[in-house]
Amino acid sequence: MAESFIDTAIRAARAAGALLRENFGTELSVDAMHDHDIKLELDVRSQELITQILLEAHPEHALFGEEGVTGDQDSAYQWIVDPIDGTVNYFYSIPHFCVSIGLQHQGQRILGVVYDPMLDELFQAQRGQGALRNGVPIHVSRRSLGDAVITIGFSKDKASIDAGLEHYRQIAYSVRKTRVFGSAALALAYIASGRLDAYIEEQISIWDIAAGWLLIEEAGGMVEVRDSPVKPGTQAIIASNGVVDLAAVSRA
Ligand code: LIP
Repeated sequence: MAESFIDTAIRAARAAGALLRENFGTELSVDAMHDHDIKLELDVRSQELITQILLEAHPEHALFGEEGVTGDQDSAYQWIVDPIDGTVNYFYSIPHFCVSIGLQHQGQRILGVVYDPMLDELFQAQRGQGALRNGVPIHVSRRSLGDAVITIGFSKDKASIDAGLEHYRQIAYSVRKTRVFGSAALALAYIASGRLDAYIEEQISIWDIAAGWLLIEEAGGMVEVRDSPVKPGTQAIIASNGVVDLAAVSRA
């Protein structure tokens, strides 16, 4: 009997997480160093490992990741993979990064797994079956704006940084605290588990958010994704516990 999609995704996330843990803090090979971003050779190795596990178990599937596209692109099933979300954190030995694996069927999100190998926290969701952290059900918080801890992403270009700064200026006085963590996928997982209450970023890629998007939906929160106003071909995201209305505040 074929392995279930969720079991394959968890196996792949844990295997890639072990690779990242083993190499954490070591000398890393840099593929590209940008003003506000870094690409590592380990990003590629992690995605190769994830791809091998997913497509060996499900050879008829497609895979779309930060490091490339593999498999049958006509398949109804498409894996969306970020092999290291929080690559800059990883390079600076900041232990806040994860592996993010989502699965779509005919364009609908049906599965999401986000794995933090440093805390050994595995967040998972399947459509209609709720969200879990290490096997225990999770739910978004019920905090309102004034009690909220929110996170803002600034991405990697001047336009996205300017947009993030404007959001910070508009929001910071209205919430308990504003944080910048550097991993979109963990920000979404933290909202799903009630640690954070909202997240906004004006330039993000689908591989950063595909898995965490479903986590929040299955944990009772809300996610709005639209085309990025600052960089064509990327997305803008507002995610929340469904109580905090960041869009209203940042329109103020
Ligand atoms: C990162 C995102 C983060 C964003 C960074 C970068 P990566 O993903 O998780 O939210 O602000 O610019 O895109 O590149 O580490 O996979």
